[in-house]
Amino acid sequence: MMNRTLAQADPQIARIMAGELERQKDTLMLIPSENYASRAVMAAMGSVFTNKYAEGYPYRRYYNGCEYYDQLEQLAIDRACELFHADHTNVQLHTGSQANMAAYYAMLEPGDRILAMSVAQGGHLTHGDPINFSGQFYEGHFYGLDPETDRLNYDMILQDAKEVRPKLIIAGGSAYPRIIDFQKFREIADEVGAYLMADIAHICGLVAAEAHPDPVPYCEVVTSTTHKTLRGPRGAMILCRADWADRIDRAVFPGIQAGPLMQIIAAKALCFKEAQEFGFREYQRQIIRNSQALGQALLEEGFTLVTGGSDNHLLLVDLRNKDVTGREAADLLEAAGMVVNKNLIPGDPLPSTEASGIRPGTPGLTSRGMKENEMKMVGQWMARAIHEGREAADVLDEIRQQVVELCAAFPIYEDL
Ligand code: DSN
Repeated sequence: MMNRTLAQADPQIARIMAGELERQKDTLMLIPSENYASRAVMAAMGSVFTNKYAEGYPYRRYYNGCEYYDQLEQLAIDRACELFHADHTNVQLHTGSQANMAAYYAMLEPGDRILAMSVAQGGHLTHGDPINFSGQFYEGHFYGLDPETDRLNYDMILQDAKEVRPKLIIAGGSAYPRIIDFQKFREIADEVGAYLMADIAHICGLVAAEAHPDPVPYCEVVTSTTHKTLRGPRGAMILCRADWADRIDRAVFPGIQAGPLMQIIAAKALCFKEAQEFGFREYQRQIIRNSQALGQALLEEGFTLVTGGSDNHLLLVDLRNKDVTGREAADLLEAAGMVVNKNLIPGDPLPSTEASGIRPGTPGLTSRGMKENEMKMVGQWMARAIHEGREAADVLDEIRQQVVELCAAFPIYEDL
């Protein structure tokens, strides 16, 4: 039983996995929070580091036999601190949601007020939304976007902060296509005596490559996932100032987690190294150029972009002039081999299950080596699928075939 391959041990799972590999090979990954991890990152995730408990922190464990786990976790911490110029990093967080939970646990008391971007305007559920633990254990208050520009308006956020008097202000979201000015957020937090946390899950790779302003100098705490633009394993981390290190570490373990996933920490250590290697900075800059090229192609096809474009890895497309909902558009695009997600747009009249927008992004396509020319083609295919696909299934099949050919020209993994 111990030495079989996956195919020998469980042909059913092996078949399902083979199907998923084919899907990933033959479709365009346009969801901005997704990416393809390197072969080496995937190897680290499926390694012997899965076999042991290592509760505690390097050189302070509750289990014996942690010699190599200590070396590994310390390496991950040191690399993250170097990459992000942070005083301290906790690399044990399993998910972005748990990173935020641990940060609140370290910074807040139950019932304290949080001020964050609302989900309806591009924020995240874990930033105080009433249907999430964060809005039930703490008091969630929200800033929105300037209705004139659909951008963050720091004067308006300051007004909100003066009214709410939050203990914590959160900068960052999951559907905001523009630069976030963390220095302005710091000034607002200081003016009302609040802590500042940035959630950079989406833009983490851009920040690592200095293609987006760095929040670390301005925040008490920065949370992030590691699998989006950063292109590491599915997981998360918390960066913080030295004076927060003990509180953050205690909040993670024993506060909200027990045994860390050491095989994922191995892959995090590796992705922090990959992010310092030749080509990574250029990769992140190409993500942005591709996002802007895709946006331009969609504008030329008559689509409306929230804020008119993008400074980062994602676009928010307002479909209200296209007589199609976000859900319908995402389904048409998937039938044509382009996988996007539906998304609320600012002031959306539809519920989130239907939504008036889609949120295409370019980290995945850029990992395949695609550039501006391919983005132009993809934008044209997206337009054709949405404009003609409802009436003509053969159009979707035709585009699907073109997508497969493009994917073959830009393979994800050699010999997989
Ligand atoms: N799933 C992430 C995203 O797509 O933005 C947020 O949790």
